[in-house]
Amino acid sequence: MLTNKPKELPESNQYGTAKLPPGQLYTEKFPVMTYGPTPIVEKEHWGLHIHGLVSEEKKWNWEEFMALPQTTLKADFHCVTHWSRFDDDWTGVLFKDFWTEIQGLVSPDATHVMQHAYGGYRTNLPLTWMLEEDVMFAHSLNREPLPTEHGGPLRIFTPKRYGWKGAKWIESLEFMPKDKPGFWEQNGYSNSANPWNEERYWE
Ligand SMILES: Nc1nc2c(c(=O)[nH]1)N[C@H]1C(S)=C(S)[C@@H](COP(=O)(O)O)O[C@H]1N2
Ligand SMILES: [Mo]
Repeated sequence: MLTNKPKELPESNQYGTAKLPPGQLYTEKFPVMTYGPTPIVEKEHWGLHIHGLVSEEKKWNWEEFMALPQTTLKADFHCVTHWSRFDDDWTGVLFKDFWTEIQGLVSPDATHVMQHAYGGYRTNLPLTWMLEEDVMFAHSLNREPLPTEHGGPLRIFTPKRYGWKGAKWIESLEFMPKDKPGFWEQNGYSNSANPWNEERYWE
């Protein structure tokens, strides 16, 4: 059910911007927004790798990835289809902490990152936006393993962008010398996806 913001919610979020961005409605549900079939990836067969402008195409298995520094973040989720969900606890590895691990392998010429998902979905962001303090590889939602339909075992979550900027079932990150549109970006959605400016469509 979509409603206007309940009265008990604060006016602003932890970033000082509106708790409910313009044009959004509040929901306690968590709708599933997937284009195409849901890939099932067992943790034993799961791996994340880096490619593109890297000196080594390094790969992490589940155990190795879970040994990276873990963070829990309280965050809101905004979908371009006008629903927002508030105050979930997301747990996983911040991209900026992953970057500490890989920085030495990535060429200084890399300016953009393509997230590639199992199943073929892709979305692009500038490296500097990936490095924002809250961009995360998430494996748990409210202390429970992330449900498969929401991207388990691991997804990317970008709280300050509309939902499509985070790939569910993340499989690899490609470091690129210039920008390149991902799946929804190619299909008319905004390249920047800032919910507070209602950057919904590619102008
Ligand atoms: N792999 C993959 N990731 C994806 C998508 C998708 O179709 N496939 N949809 C995106 C869109 S449009 C949104 S709004 C969010 C939705 O996440 P949810 O299904 O957990 O609500 O995932 C994003 N990541
Ligand atoms: Mo979406």
